[in-house]
Amino acid sequence: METVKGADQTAGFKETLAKRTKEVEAVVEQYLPKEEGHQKTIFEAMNYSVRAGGKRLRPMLMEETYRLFGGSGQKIGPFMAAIEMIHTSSLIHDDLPCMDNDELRRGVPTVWVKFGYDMAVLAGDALLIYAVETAAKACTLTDNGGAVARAIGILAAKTGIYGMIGGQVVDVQLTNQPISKEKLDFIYRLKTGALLEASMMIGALLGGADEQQIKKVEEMASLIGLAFQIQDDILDVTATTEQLGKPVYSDEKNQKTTYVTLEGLEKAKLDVAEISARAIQILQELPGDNPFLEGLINRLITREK
Ligand code: GRG
Repeated sequence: METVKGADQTAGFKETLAKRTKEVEAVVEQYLPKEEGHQKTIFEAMNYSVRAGGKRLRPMLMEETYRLFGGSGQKIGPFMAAIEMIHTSSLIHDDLPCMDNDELRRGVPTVWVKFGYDMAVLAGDALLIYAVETAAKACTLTDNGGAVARAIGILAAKTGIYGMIGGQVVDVQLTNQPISKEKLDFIYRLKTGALLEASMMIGALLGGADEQQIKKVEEMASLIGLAFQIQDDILDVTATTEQLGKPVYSDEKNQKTTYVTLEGLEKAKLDVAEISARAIQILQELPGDNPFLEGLINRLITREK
């Protein structure tokens, strides 16, 4: 645990985080569609939701894992943009009246509130498939087309029915019902963990990691996803709407079983720390050195938004 604490307290971590966030945003921005033509409204809705902000955790984890394995060059850029588009598409759909029915996200009105229910459905669909179109642009930035094709496969699998969407299906079906710890873990690993796994696995793959290392990265990212979602549950009952940029007590409103309702707040906090420490242990066993990545994982425990 000491190394976990130390990494986040490295002088300048916050400054580096702010700088890297801006750099990631510049990469994502580069791939957003121009707002022109007869279908201009959909471009506006897509860009509105992506530009609304957010921590940019997934593209950042992707790039840092890429760096960990010595990756350099531009080929990671399209995938960084793609993962943020997919994540944002899921947020748009998650906020819809037929799902969580939320009106505030990333500190601004949700897409369905601003553009209407119909355009929000389409904006989510559009971002999802535009992400694939964007990721495919990496082909022109590398000689290794095989790695790009495999990365697109990972992106699709971790987003789809065996990944995020699969987790959301079980989450929606079990709303208002008691959930066992085992089922809740399943939901968290898929709904939240799968996209983090895709982020870090793609970073590792394009950075030059071998099969065994990619497997280890998947394991580490799964733990990070679990810790991240438990912290999300904690913040839902401990943070403010201003801090989160979205309504608090959303889980209670939607009568959802969470890690906090199942295990209690204190145990949830302890588990976030313990699971994050396990992730950092795996990171330390991997070759390469990236203290910023370690600090980022550690930040999951202390984040307030
Ligand atoms: C349209 C691809 C698609 C999917 C539909 C709605 C749905 C299926 C899935 C929802 C998945 C979901 C919202 C999981 C929760 C993950 C989570 C903790 C989101 C919050 O992530 P942060 O805190 O958000 O990184 P920011 O705003 O900082 O990016």
